Amino acid sequence: ENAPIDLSLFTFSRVLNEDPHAKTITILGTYPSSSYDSSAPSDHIADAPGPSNGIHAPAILIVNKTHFDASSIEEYVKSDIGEVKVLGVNDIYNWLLGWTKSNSEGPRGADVKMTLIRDATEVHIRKYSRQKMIMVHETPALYRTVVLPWVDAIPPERIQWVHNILEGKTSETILSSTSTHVLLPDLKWDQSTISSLYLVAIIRDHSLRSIRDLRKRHVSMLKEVRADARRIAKEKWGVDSGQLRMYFHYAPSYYHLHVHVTALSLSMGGMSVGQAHLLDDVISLLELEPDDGPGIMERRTLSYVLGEQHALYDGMTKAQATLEVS
Ligand code: M7G
Repeated sequence: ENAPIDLSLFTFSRVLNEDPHAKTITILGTYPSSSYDSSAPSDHIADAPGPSNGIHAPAILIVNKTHFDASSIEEYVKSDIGEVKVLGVNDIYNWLLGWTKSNSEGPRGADVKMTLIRDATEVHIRKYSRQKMIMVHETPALYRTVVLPWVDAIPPERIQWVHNILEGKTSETILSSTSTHVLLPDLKWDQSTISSLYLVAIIRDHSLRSIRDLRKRHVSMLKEVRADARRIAKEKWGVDSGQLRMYFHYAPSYYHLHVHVTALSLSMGGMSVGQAHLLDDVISLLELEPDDGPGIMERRTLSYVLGEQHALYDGMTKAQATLEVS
């Protein structure tokens, strides 16, 4: 028989750590010592009084939010969530906070953050489906023969949301708009938890589809984006530049150049090796380019993780086999 735990006896001292993405918080406090627990081995309790005597010892409480139950998720979303607040809308994308009914007294943080993609396409369904992943090596030749033709054929509606931002046709909160870029909260952010800060800087230059298109001449523009993101993060949320992680994705989901700006304390998918390229590293590489020589980004091989559901998967795996990348 397990000894009962009475959490009302836990006295909070301080937060030891938290992981906003893993939804975990670790707190230090005190709790009645187990040496006074009646269930403890008898040599420990000798003449000790029972647990109610209130002798507290340091205790660590690790709290994880439990996962959703897939079999009742429809019910949860439709019936349990009472109140929603729309944080942003752009094109077919809607992101919102939700509060469960059983728990909606007083001002408190939302229980869930949701993204609703309306009129979702096959591409969306594939992107968000669990799938087998593979590491591919995109040589310059593969980029030219397989990837670029596919990128050029992507219907422009796919990045309508980007155009809305650049043309001021969105109700989203714009943090900064300069001649080089527009900085705004990423739809992945709840717009309140500073430890999970997530902004996105959309580059104005339409000719830049991904890091493949970057050349030495873009260094000053990239540095401007970096400086601006640092300034805004500091001014608005008190986050120092050393607490930011700025990176590109390769391959990105949306082929219009943008920079992910996140709090260092946030760690989540999309930051892994084989997808994220630090802005600082890209700037440093570009600075090594000769002034009028061929671009490093166009000559290098870029390796990345590709999902089986991705449109490039078949083309890339076949082409790799023929090119015998070693
Ligand atoms: P990506 O690397 O192309 O794709 O980054 P992925 O990370 O989604 O795979 C696009 C970034 O833009 C992501 O961090 C998205 O969360 C963010 N994003 C996407 N949309 C559609 C919007 C939007 O409409 N508004 C804002 N603010 N961010 C968006």
